[in-house]
Amino acid sequence: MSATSFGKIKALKNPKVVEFIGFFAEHCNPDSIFVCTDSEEDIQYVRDQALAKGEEEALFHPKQTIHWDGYGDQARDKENTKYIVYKENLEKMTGLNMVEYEEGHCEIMEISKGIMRGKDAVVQFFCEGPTESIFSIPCIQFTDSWYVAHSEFILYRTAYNHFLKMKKEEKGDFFRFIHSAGELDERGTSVNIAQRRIYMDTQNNIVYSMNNQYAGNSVGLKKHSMRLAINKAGQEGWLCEHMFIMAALDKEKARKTYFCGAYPSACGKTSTAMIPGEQIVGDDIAYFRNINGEFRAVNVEFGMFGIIKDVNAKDDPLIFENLMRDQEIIFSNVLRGSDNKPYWLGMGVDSPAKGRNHFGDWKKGVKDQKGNEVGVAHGNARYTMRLDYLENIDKEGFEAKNGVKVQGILYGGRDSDTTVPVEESFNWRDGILIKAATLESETTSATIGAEGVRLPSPMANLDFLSYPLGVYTENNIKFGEKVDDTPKIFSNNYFMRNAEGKFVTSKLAKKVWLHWAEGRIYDEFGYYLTPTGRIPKYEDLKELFKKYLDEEFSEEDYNYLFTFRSTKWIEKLERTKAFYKKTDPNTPQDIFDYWDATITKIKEAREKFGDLIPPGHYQE
Ligand code: SPV
Ligand code: MN
Repeated sequence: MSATSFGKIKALKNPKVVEFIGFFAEHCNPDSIFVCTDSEEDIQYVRDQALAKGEEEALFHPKQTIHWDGYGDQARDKENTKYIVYKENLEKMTGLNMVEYEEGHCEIMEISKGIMRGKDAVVQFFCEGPTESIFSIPCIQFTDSWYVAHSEFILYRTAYNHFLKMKKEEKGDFFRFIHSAGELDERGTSVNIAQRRIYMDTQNNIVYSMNNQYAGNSVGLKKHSMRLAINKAGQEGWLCEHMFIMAALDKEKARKTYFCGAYPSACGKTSTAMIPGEQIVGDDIAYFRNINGEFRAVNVEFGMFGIIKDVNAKDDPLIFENLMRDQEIIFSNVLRGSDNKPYWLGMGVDSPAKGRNHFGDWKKGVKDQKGNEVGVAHGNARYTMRLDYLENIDKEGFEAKNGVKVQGILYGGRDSDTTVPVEESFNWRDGILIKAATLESETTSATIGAEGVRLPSPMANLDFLSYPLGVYTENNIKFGEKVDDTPKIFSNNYFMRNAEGKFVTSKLAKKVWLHWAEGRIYDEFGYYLTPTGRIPKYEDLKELFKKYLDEEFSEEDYNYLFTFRSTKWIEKLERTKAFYKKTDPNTPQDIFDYWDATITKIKEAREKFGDLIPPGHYQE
């Protein structure tokens, strides 16, 4: 470590920082360690090194770069992502992927010993949430990947100054992330994928991530930090959710209403956060706190690590335009054509027949070792970009140290035959148990495995839970009930299909569902009851379709979309019950009782009104 880098560490007067860096400097044994402050000079050094070391390459637009992860390192490795848990805590971690602490710690220490030999490492300081705020969680990243370090500078708020200002009693309280890409091949991708491990220790707030590069596996501040935060939030009485934050705007009424939303992947999360004419605060992770009785949320991040597939001029104009500009963007796992420009699936332009992508040298029709044809880019290829490039960013909310006041929560699943496009919950608890806990996504031909299978995805947060599902569900209920002005909860489903298997409305209909929810927050529209909540009336939707989309919405489509499907709903609740029973048998009985009572209510409705209950026919 140079005297300059050492000076930066010393200035923090924080023994725990010294201990963390010192320990891994010795254990992982890099050739050198560069310590970053928040200065533009240090950030530029990281950008330059990512290029100099070949982890990124400059594109046609010189501020844009491209990075490739290994062919077998294109998504989160769920199997090898585990909690390492002290013997006495093992029982408390029902349903989680875990290994006993001694065993897991020994294994990861073995794997990481000397792993950075011959490489230069970098140390960075960040903050989850705004710095110097009630939401702040300071973090340190130690990595030998300059692509990871560069990504984090785009995605998170720098916090060396925050660390400098930490009070003595706060100095031990931060998250630590140690990462190594491990040995690299001549293409610069991780070789030892069989030794890829992501071991999380919520007892000491440290995550070890070895032999990988894909950001969901490597970037400490993203999903590793999220798991530590979910645990910390559970202990401290707040929430960390896998949600976007956005503002719905009613310009006529000069109203700005904040919504958060959880959608399993491929269920419309980013497109809802990016609905044209509204504003975005964040697209992936939110912290919720009760501040003086108010339900307040911050976007944990500063940038977005977005799926690039299907981003094109028509469907995603704001993001697409930004990806075409000469500004700092890292493209990962897309194709670089001979024109040195990036190409991806669903881009809406003709792509070249050859180039370099996540497979290596690629040409159209080439097959991988398993005999599968390799596409232009990977389906999970991404772009890494600052959020404040977007012209629809809500600057005010994005920068607010105390976050924004949330008035509505959306839980959006994906099914072709059960859930109506939008429905309001009776109350918060009902919303958590009937809308959030029952979230499912239906597999499509684009996903692996059989089509039409419903994958349970409570709160769209299951992959990141770091304590059992039952307690987490209860904590969600408690949190909302304790605030004074509890947000309304709504469900969404954009994927209902008609008898011919076609979607009934256009992609933009989500704007109408959102504005109906917005209006309900101010008690503006009437509703019909169903056994599971409140649905819109036809005349209100007809007007909203006209106003926002200039589209005619037929009564026939309305009746089809908003019919309550009794048996389908009973089946959905039975699947939820079974999933909770299996994942966390200790889930409190009153939660199961609530589902049973709802099932009974639906069965009675079915008796009285029939299996398919058209809107307006149901009465309590
Ligand atoms: C997700 O999968 O929810 C993501 C991408 O946001 S990853 O970083 O891989 O988690
Ligand atoms: Mn996510």
